[in-house]
Amino acid sequence: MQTYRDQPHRDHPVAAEEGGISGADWMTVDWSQLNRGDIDVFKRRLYAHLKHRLARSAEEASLHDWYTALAHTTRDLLVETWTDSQRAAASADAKRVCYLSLEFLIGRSLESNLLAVGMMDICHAALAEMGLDFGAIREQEPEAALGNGGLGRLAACFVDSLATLGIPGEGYGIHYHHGMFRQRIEDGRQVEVPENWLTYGNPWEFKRPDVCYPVRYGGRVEMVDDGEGHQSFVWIHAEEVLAIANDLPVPGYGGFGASSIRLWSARASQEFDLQDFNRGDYIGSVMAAMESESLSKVLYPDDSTEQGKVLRFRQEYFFVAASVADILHQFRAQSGADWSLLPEKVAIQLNDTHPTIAIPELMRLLIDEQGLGWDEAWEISRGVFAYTNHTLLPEALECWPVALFERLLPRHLQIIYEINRRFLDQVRAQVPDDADLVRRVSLIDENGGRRVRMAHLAVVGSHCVNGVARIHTDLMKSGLFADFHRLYPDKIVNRTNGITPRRWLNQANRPLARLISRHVDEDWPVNLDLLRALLPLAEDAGFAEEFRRAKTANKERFTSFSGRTLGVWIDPGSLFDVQVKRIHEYKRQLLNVLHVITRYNRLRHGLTAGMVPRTVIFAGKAAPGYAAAKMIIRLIHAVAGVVNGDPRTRDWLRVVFVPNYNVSSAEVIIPAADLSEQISTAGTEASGTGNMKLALNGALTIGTRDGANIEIAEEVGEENLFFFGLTAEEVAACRSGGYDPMAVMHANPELAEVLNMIRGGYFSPGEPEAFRPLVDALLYGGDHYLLLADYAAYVATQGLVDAAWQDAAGWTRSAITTVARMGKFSADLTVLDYARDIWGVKATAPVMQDLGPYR
Ligand code: 26W
Repeated sequence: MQTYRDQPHRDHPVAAEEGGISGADWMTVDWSQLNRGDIDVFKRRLYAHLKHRLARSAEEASLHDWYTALAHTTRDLLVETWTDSQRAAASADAKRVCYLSLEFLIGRSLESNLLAVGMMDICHAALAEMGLDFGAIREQEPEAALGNGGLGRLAACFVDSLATLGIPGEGYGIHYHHGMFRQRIEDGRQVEVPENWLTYGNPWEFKRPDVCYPVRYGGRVEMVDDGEGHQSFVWIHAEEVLAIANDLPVPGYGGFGASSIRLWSARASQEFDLQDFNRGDYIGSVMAAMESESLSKVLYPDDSTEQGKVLRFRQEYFFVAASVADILHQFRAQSGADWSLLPEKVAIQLNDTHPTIAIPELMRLLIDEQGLGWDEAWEISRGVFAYTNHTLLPEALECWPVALFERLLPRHLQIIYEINRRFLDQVRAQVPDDADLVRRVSLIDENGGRRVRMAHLAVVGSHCVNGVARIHTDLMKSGLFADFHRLYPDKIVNRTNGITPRRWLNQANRPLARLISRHVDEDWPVNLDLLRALLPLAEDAGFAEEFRRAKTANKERFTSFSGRTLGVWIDPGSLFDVQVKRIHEYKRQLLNVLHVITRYNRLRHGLTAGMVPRTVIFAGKAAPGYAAAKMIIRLIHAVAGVVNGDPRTRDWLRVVFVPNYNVSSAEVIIPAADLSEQISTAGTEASGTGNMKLALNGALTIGTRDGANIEIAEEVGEENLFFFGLTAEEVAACRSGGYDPMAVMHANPELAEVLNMIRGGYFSPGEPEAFRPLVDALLYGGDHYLLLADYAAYVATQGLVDAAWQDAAGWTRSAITTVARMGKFSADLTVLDYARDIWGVKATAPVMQDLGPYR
């Protein structure tokens, strides 16, 4: 058998042209190192796909045809490992984890899959001999953007780690027809355009029309008495939709393990169609079919505000019902019908509350369909489920109206009531002297329209609840879930997020990855702690020079990208100051803008002392209905227009907004960053994962003591990043202690000038009031996220950044040290921690890394 070390991709070629985004950095393969036969086989397979699958000749083939043929060639290479892994897990009768997530933000797969199976160099050699450009072909792949942001991308990173670690398990989600919208900028404003990533089909996926489950809604519940005192419940549903499986293989790095993501698409149920059809309503039946198929049509583009939309509720139950049915089906096939064994064979992780209906669904199936008693079913269910919370923002917490449950899931509502009744009895017994406690922890919110609190259901129905960074978990325990923490002191635990080093360093940052591989054990992509070997090199001038060159190559790649696609030409020698993430008030892009304007004013007034040339780069989408976030995007463009057009300042300050931020553009922007902006109000960003990606790519962080920033600082050392601003405790004290934003403004003339400019139309002369609501929310609306309170500290700390940048050697030393100490944030370690303590699952595929204490 081929060993891991024999995998050809480990000898990364030296780039001829570092700068091109076209993938030219892969193009100079030392073919003498490669097996001639492998290249020929690869070419033959590529031609065969072109001919037999697409019926095209090489002369006729478009770039997209080549992409399709190449994807199929690559897929063939990973299928064997994939099916082997599934067989290995089945024959070991191993416990597996099912990661239920409404979102998987996967991005493109061609490059990551080629890297994983170790065929990148062979592919390049083959394409080069055929006169084809890999980079141009790669750009043909549409993104699988089946997610909004952090939560969806985390799910994709976790599946990558499951695959690489050989942990049996897979992701379950929805096969959205339209993923995240495409962001266009017109007149400086965000315009949402639907993205159809499936227009030309998806060559990576396997459609499984035979893997199909009915999902039911509506109707009523009838009680049946067997005459001997036994009562049971029958749900007489009114509607039925079919869920069809689409499987996406996810190869692990090194080509040993593999995982998958099973995505459900909605298909009209025949039973349903026929009813209308038999009534003679042919058109009606087709329309009804279309309506039920609309279930999996579109991803909701809101990542932090619960809108209470009926279709969203239906989507949640749709994917949950299909996934739970599939999980039970597989359990039964493997282990028979002794349901008490279920927790020994399956762990179900709920990615936020979105899949929480899985808890009453499993209870329903065990009780109503399998005839188990309540207590037994409850013990099984609690043994299976665990829940991850990803946000403390109150507006993001899901609460579904009881009326909606009554209408669509009446049996589930009964079960939720029964869970609640038993839970509240237990609460009263456990804490008899707190009369208000029952109201606070109840699964039903009785204040103004009764609603089911999904987070409470998730906490009560799971054996483990986790936060995603230490401070976030601590705040869950002391705030959001304080009552539950008192009731169940061991239930809430921390699992700090991680990122996959395969995509976010090895793939996205070839210049740095190649440099690292020359100095560090080549296994670093599967054992990120190995990067510690770079620490002594932080003092090595020769290495520092090479490190700087890698960063410059990435900056030039970004520069040519922004020049070509945005028409903005920037100086790759300037400090690249990067804030890329969803646009949200709590993330405080507006604070960044206040600093940009402050800097602009100083420049206009000739106060350049100590300043260095900067390019401030923004990217991110706003939820379509989020007016303030959209206005911030507009303001960034307006400020960019003024600043970039001013001949007095343009050599010192540029502002760039990269439209349509997604996984692919992140892969270009992040490696180019010098400074990483992580400036959320302390206590609001659960973890952040962009902060990890940027630091791993050698950007220094300017940030608040929030989310995983705190743990990043512990690892890289506070001397290597720039903390500023109020702590979470100070934020709480400030908010409750009569914070007066107006007074803050009056005390700071520079701040007052900036706010007056925005408010007075300096950046919107044709429409002077355009940005007034943003400033008014700060001055008269209470400044909930405390931008003004943190402004002075932020601006002062940006001054420290300039000073640090002027010491190029010192900056590079900090950047190298940062990269070297980011090992803790590999998603592999995060997933291993979940696997060991929360899921109780073990690796079955042969993995190549020495997992040390984790084995
Ligand atoms: C119902 C509307 C809705 C949809 C999605 C509300 C909230 C969400 C997500 C929970 C938002 C989200 O993506 N949270 C992010 O999760 C990341 C992964 O854990 C964290 O790193 C981010 O800090 C957190 O904002």
